[in-house]
Amino acid sequence: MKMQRRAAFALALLASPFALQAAEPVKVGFLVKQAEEPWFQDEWRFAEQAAKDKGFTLVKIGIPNGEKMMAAIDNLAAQKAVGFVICAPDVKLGVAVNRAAKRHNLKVMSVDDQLVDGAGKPIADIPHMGISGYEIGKQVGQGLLAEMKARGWKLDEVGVLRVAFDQLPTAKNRTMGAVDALKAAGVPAANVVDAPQAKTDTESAFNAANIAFTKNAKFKRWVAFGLNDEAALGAVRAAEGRGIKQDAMLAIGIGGSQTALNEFTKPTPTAFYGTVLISPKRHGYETAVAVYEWATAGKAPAPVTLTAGTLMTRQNQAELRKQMGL
Ligand code: FCA
Repeated sequence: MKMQRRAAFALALLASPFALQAAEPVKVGFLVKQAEEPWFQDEWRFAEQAAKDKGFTLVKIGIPNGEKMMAAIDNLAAQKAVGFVICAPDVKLGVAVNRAAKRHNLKVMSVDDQLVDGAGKPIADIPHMGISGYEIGKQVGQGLLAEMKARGWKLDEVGVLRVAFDQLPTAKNRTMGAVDALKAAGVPAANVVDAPQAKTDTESAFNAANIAFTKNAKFKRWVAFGLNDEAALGAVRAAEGRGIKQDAMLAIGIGGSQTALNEFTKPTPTAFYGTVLISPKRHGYETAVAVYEWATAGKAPAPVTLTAGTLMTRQNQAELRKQMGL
């Protein structure tokens, strides 16, 4: 009798609309501009971890352009997602993102690239987690200076290649941080060569660096950097193609994902000397949780969170990545 009553109760629960509602998982979107880039793959991986830990479903969508981005937001709304994390293909799409999110009643938070309005000002009501670009850029510059000193290079003889993507504020901050650190130590401003890249991938950096090297053949030694590991690597590959090898070239990236690790595990060191390791774990995990908790528990994320980095080379890579839980 007791058993029968219990079974009947369970059946009634299953049939009730509440039981059905509770069974439907909460969905959170995670939209990234360059899904093929190892950094974003890592971010997604840690966001997946967050979804598993907290019990929500992560919807990952690559958004290489504005059209795909708008379609992805509509798609999330159709799937009844509660919100999304976004690294947009162009930060100037900020107003459009904000409008679409509000129209669909979706919570939105940006990661890596802070969204701006028509006047280029950060959109205050979209919470953001990014890296402290200028500081991390300074670390790049200081890392280059230390290695130049170790090699006995004269600061005024070295060409400084800044692979630039100045339309993205965090990219400009990062590379200008490096330039300022180098200048503060005595590198002449005239030695800084800008190589503007069309996109933030290795191929675009390679093309930009090639042009810059051709125009500035007077420098026999170079240091190079850009907004990420792909930018630094493009410069290294372009230099190699012109016979400027590891003994005359030094590059430090930003990131520390697979792009950098591939270089570090090559048997012979390349000119890709190091990277400033940043945390895809924090960026992926914490933003996904923040949007989930904002939508389900009304807990709004901090308006802006900026994360730090640490210089990583062949020597300390294993230890450092372990320390950061990577
Ligand atoms: C930007 C860059 C990425 C990565 C991220 C933290 O989005 O394009 O490569 O560096 O910031």
